[in-house]
Amino acid sequence: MRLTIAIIMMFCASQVWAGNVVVSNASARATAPGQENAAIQFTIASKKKARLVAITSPIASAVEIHSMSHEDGMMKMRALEFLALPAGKKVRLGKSGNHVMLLDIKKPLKAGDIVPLTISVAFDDKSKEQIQVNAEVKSLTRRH
Ligand SMILES: [Cu+2]
Repeated sequence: MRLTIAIIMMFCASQVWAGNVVVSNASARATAPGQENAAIQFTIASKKKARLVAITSPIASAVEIHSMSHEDGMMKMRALEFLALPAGKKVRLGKSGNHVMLLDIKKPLKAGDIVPLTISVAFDDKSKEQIQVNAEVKSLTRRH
């Protein structure tokens, strides 16, 4: 079993190549006072078929991958154990559909803050790769 851990010194927050997996456009939303959870957005693509198995951040107690669906007119969120990454395809994690949430954040996120994330991906041959990403916090009102 091979464990590949790629630690990348970050000089560009928007895109990181680390072996087989690329993460781009990582951003977070600024939070309102008292808000305990924050949404994270990014695009991830793996050269090989893989699974996104874990995300951690030092600023949150937990980071979960959620799926969102409409059931009986209600919006339901469910935590996923993993997210399938098809070979060579970009998978967007955003506000709708599958998304990532920081749970129990230690302090409010302000525009311009950086949220460090460690994204763990497992391949079919059981090898793993970890990608370090800095998500930039965007203001609540600005859209792009
Ligand atoms: Cu959610």
